[in-house]
Amino acid sequence: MGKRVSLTQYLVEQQRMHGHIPGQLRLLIEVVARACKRIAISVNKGALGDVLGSAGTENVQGEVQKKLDVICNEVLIEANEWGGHLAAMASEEMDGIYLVPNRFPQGEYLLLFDPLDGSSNIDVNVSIGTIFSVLKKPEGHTGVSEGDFLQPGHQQAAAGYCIYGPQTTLVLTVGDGVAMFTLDREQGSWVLTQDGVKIPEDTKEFAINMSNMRHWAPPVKRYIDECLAGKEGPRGKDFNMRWVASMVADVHRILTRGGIFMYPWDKREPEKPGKLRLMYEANPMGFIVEQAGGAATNGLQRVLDLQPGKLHERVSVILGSKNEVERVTSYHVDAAG
Ligand code: P6P
Repeated sequence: MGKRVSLTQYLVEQQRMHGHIPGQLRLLIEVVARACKRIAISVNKGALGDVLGSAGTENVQGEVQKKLDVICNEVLIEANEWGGHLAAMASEEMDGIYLVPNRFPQGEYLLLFDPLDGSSNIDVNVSIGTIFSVLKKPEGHTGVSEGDFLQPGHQQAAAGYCIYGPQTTLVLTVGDGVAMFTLDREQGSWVLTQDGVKIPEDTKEFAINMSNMRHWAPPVKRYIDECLAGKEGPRGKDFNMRWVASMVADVHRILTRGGIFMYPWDKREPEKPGKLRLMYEANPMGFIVEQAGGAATNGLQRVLDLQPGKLHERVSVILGSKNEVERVTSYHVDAAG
């Protein structure tokens, strides 16, 4: 392996070459990365660390919180609140926004996160992850409100996730491509292991929860039926299927070898546009996927163009290999007439 490049060196060189990373943003990313190392320690303890099982509470989504959900949320809040780079934070695990306490300096960024995505996999030792999104606080007024967070995803200053799997890997974009850093546990440092990540434009692998098939809208059913028809069908090739039920793991596979991930609207809860959350799941993952040459839509529109109305807004998500996402989106557009 050639000369090791650390996360800090990568960020400094990105700033020197492209000017994408002002000092406060660099500090923010390094603090989040350090928090993810701390989370990895808790996640990796498992049954040895009294971190498994339910916390006995519910989050704003009405979902039972796992102990690790609460722990990881606290780690991210405590790591980020004092540094002077943030004005406020928002999390899947908190109803409202979290204002940086007055005893700390206020910064110009807003941080949103799903502290531990894929919670259903915690107790069965399957990969889970932390997803984060960074926005700039709108200028021109003092204080911070929930409305300041409601920006379309194309305004993100940075986005990333950390996957806690066989390796602990941090994936990051600041709008100039996607880089991957693997945690060197012996030194406790993030090491650049891939830069300029590219998603193949075509794929033979789809990711969707097939048990929901009877509830899907026709365009989704049409697309999956064509994949299942294989060589003899209209696609003329066989497809493979994967579903980890951990968005971070499915997206990481797609960044690594291509594929399409779908969590579409379905008629189980027709009033909801989808299961996944726009601000701290679909937007950061959509930014990363687009920066790697992929695409992300809600079936009809680019995810990053959606104007959020609420902090915990849900959205239908179709993302991954560009040509497949465009095909599924065209089926939705045709069906919409
Ligand atoms: P289902 C995890 O709970 C999550 O939010 C995503 O990470 C994942 O893709 C999806 O839900 C899995 O949902 O309905 O298949 O359990």
